[in-house]
Amino acid sequence: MKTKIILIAFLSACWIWQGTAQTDEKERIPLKHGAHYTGKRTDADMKRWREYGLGQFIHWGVYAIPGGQWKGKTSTYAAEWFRSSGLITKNEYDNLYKEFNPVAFNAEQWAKQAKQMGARYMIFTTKHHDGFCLWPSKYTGYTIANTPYKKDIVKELVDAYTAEGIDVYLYFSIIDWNHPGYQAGKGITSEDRKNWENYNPFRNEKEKAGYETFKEFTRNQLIELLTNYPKVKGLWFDGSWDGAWMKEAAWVDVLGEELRAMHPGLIIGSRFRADENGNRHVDTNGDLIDDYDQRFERSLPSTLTETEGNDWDCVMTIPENQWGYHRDWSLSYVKTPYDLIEMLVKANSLDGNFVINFGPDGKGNIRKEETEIAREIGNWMTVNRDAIYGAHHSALEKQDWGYSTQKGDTIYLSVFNKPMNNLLRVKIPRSKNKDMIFVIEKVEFLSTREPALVKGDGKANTYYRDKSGFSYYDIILPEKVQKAGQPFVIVIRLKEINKNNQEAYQQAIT
Ligand code: FHN
Repeated sequence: MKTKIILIAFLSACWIWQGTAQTDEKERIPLKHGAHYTGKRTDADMKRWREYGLGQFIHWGVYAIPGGQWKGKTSTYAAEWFRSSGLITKNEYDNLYKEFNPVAFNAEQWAKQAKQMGARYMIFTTKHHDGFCLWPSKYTGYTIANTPYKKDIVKELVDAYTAEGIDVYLYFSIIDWNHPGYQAGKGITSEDRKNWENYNPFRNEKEKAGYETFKEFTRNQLIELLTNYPKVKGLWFDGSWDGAWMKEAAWVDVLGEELRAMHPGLIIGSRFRADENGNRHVDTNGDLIDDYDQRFERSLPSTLTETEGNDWDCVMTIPENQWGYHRDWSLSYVKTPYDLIEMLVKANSLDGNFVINFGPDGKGNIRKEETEIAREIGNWMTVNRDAIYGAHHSALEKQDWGYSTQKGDTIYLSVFNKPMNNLLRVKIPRSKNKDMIFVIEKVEFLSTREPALVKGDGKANTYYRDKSGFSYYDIILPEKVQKAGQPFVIVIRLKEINKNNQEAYQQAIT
């Protein structure tokens, strides 16, 4: 009887194992246009991207003229979608560019403000869904060249930001409401599709020169951007959820390769293309498409597991869902510098970059609330930047007081919730080696570089170990580190010591 039970158990185990192996094999579907590599890119450009920590996004276009309001009415829509708000006719909107004259625009000033805020990269909307181009594209008349302003805004910004040492990425919307060949929507008819492929709105060959199908138009514009602005580091795509675009996996994939070939090191996120089955961001096998994950828009992952080990960025609005300039900021909660700093640290503690969006007005002014936010974040970054730049997830588990980041063997504890007893209890990880333990070797405040004291100040009870072998330190928080409600950073360094070495042990715990 016993032998029979053992035999049945053995056969069941084999069956389960075989089943799993078969499923694994079945799950990998051969793809032509899925991810072309797995794991992170390790070249210098991508390493630099990974160290940015903080970025700035700028949404700017003709939608900044109405700023969410038209003929006395206010739209609660995202301001950059104003053309679809129902408050303005398409014709009215498509003629706004004739008034676009941002006399207050000063690219150097914007770049200096971004620099002071601590941004290391900037993403600029060269063309949003409305199709208006902030560079003088030769493939359409709907550009800055035909506004009273005339000058090439993309060039001004690329030059000014690059001069400040801030890398520039060009936002480009695949959706283009202005181009007659563009067909919106997912369920396009075969007639729509024919237009998308073959649309020719031009009266003669001369007019048609340079204009091909919408696909060719898009390709031409992208090549034009990389040709005109060779200093940029990458392209940031949007609107690629468009049904027609998603059906073009092979064509878009070839285009991506072409763009990469003409601009070595080019960085493209996961919003550019779908695989042949229409899967975006991650392909049918679950592998990330292209260089970093762009799924985190206005939301941060909660855990490292959620990021699936990918590079990622999170783009964040200051009001709830307004990217372009909206005159009325009373429509939703407006984040504070404190909120944004907390998100910035959280993003970096989970290995991502955090990008804060700005929406300048129709004259080229950055609104005063945004200026104030940039200044406050910049002031915090001036003191605490080491906890952000090049710092990623730490060996510590998430703790109630805030977030921790790590660079080499240095760990930064960013404290957002100061305990009322002014004792910051820090839980230290266990060593993998049973004879070893981690102890804190150095503790100091980042703002002052003054050593922090642990409870007992050199006497006993500074250090605890629980039954599971975790160690805890209580760091004493003097009032002065908590300046006017600002989050502060404590730097610690961990050291592994042999717990049987009594001398080292005593030294470490007192
Ligand atoms: O529709 C756009 C929106 O206006 C804005 O540009 C954001 C930025 O990531 N992207 C789209 C929504 O995902």
